[in-house]
Amino acid sequence: MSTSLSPAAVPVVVRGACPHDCPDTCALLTTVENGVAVKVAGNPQHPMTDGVLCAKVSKYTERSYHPERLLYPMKRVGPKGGGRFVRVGWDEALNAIATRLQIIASKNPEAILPYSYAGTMGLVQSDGMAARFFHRLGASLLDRTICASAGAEALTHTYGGKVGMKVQFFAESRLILIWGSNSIGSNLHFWRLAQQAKRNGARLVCIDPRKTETAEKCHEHIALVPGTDAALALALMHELITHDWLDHDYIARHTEGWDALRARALEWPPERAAEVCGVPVEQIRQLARDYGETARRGEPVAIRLNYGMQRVRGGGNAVRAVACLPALVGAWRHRAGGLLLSSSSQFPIQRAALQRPDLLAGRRPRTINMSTIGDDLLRPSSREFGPRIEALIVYNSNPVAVAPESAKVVQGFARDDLFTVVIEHFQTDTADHADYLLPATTQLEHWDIHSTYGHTDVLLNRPAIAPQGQARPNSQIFRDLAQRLGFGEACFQDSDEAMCRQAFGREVDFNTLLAQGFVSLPVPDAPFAEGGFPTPSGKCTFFSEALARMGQDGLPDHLPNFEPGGAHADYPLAMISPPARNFLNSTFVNVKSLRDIEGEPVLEIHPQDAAARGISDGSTVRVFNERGDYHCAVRVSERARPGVVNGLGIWWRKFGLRGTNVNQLTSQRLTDIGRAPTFYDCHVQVETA
Ligand SMILES: Nc1nc2c(c(=O)[nH]1)N[C@H]1C(S)=C(S)[C@@H](COP(=O)(O)OP(=O)(O)OC[C@H]3O[C@@H](n4cnc5c(=O)[nH]c(N)nc54)[C@H](O)[C@@H]3O)O[C@H]1N2
Ligand SMILES: Nc1nc2c(c(=O)[nH]1)N[C@H]1C(S)=C(S)[C@@H](COP(=O)(O)OP(=O)(O)OC[C@H]3O[C@@H](n4cnc5c(=O)[nH]c(N)nc54)[C@H](O)[C@@H]3O)O[C@H]1N2
Ligand code: SF4
Ligand SMILES: [Mo]
Repeated sequence: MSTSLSPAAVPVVVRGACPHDCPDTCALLTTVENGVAVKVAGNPQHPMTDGVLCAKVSKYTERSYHPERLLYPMKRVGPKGGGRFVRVGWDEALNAIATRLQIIASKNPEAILPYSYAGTMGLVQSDGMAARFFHRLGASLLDRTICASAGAEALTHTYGGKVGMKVQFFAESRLILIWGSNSIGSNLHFWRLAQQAKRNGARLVCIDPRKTETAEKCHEHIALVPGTDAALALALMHELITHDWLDHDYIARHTEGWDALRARALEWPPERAAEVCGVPVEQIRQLARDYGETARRGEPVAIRLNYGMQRVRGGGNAVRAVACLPALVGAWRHRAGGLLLSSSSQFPIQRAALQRPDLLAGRRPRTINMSTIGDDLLRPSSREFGPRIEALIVYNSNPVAVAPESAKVVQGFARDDLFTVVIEHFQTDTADHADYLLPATTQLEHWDIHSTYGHTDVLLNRPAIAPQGQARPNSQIFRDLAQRLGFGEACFQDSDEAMCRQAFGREVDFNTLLAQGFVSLPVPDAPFAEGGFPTPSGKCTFFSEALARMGQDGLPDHLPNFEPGGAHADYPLAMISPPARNFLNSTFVNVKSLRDIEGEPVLEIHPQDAAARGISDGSTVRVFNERGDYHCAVRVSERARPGVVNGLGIWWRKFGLRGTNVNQLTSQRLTDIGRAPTFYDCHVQVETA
């Protein structure tokens, strides 16, 4: 192994980490010959990766050496949003950006907004140097809600943090509920563990409105109506109670709020849930029996919950309801029992050292929710809102494609008086709207360090090749801007490698990371076998005092969707828009080999719903609601359940039939808990175009 960037005659293999927003966070081995990365493979020594990568990242050299990679800074020419740029030097670009930011900041720095998400999950290239820069500037803060905050906050109100089972032990479970997740597409390495369990006799149940590739391969598929998971979970509790499949000792010692939850669950007989969820009552009864009796026999029952089920109005409540189940049957007693949604809080990240909130120096800037960027860009200054947003610095995100209600987002980005900087690998839909477009390095070209939300290992990423063209790491771009703005604090001089060391301080042995590329955290095998949840009481909180204090229901309940389909005369279909397997959010859409597999933007519709509308397979349809319309190809397929259509995402708008994608239809309404978007709570109508 070597970290040398100088072209070597003999191939070298460099250890790295997959940067993408995926729970697997694989360990990478990049083979470099004469300074060129020729192969990116999974590290066989890293147990979770086990030498295997998904199709997307196996093609990483195709993405990194893509002929359309941004290689030079560029400046807009022509109208805003037109996507026409000319090459400029780094100094010219950085000086112009610094000057403009300084002018705005001298009036009110809160008129400047960073906009970023998880293009890379690396702690240094995401919100390391960038956070220091924006804190020092006093810019508006960004509430990073676009993916997971409903579930994350719900989990925190129940377990005290984003904590759960150790993923590797799913291989030993006897019953696995895959709940709101298409594991084969989006959590491949978990699926390998589930397969191992299946070979050892485990039963797999998939709970998902869509008949995904994962649902097809499970023993049972419960195709519920979107946004009804809490009803299902409460009915399961009802059955556990009425059949006494409960672990009374675990409940008494390690939970709080049982009497209240018990009363709530008894309001949900399976018949009521079956009606709400649109599934046969016997399926609910059978699932409760499987879960309750398997646990009763002392065998491990496990739930792999994922974020797909919390993108609806009641997403937070739904996560809370499901998260209560393992404690009821004492599933946590076993290392292969319990639940995993996210392991993020298990990482001892030294955020203050990395992000330096002390640079705010007592200022308390307002917070803007990234999920309502459409509305917020269009808002004038006001007492409640604060100053109109005058400058936007976008990195690690493609909001024009991924944020809800695109028509508003595009209108906001098209404002002539908005100053927009986009730091990117490619000319995305968002990049088209930049005033300055700056080229960023990819994971093969920079240092970083990674936590993850799907396992409990820390990974180090070393650069394998030199930056392509004039690309610079995000961290360097913010260092360069800090220098131009005269930020003299020593932390703006820290190198990326130094920041990798700061990220975990002494909590993780950096020498081991340097030597093997990953370190496993010392998490107990069965972390909550004896309670010990990271809540104030150490118990699993069925009734949340914190939620009650916020004026919310302290107990989980079913909250119907804002837009449940069936209820609306003009828009009778519910639409969900889960990811396409060969893209990662909107990343990889421009990698031709992967786009060729996906073909074109598609809407899946059930044969009955298609027949009722005279829609034939393969034709072009107009999908529409009060927010807009979207044209795409239609696939008449039983992957869709009756009454629900699946608009697979997230295509770049410019690859769509009329320059739009599925987010033309989604709304900016937020979830019950966590202020998150409700992408899968969206009613539409469909007709032949
Ligand atoms: N290949 C690929 N992998 C990815 C991504 C990607 O875009 N492509 N995205 C990454 C990101 S950002 C994330 S957050 C994770 C997401 O990880 P997951 O949450 O596991 O995401 P999905 O695989 O999209 O699974 C969501 C599933 O939820 C289903 N679903 C929709 N609405 C409901 C509902 O109301 N109830 C239930 N029970 N199910 C529902 C959808 O049909 C879909 O099959 O995946 C990551 N991995
Ligand atoms: N309709 C609908 N909309 C959705 C979803 C859905 O299921 N349905 N899913 C939602 C979810 S779960 C999420 S997480 C969001 C995802 O939203 P985003 O986090 O915006 O994800 P991507 O679309 O992958 O865009 C990431 C961008 O970052 C860039 N990038 C990668 N690495 C770097 C780097 O090192 N430096 C810089 N400067 N740029 C980099 C990539 O080129 C890419 O264009 O989308 C959400 N939107
Ligand atoms: S996207 Fe996920 S499965 Fe694919 S290489 Fe990265 S971490 Fe592994
Ligand atoms: Mo996400």
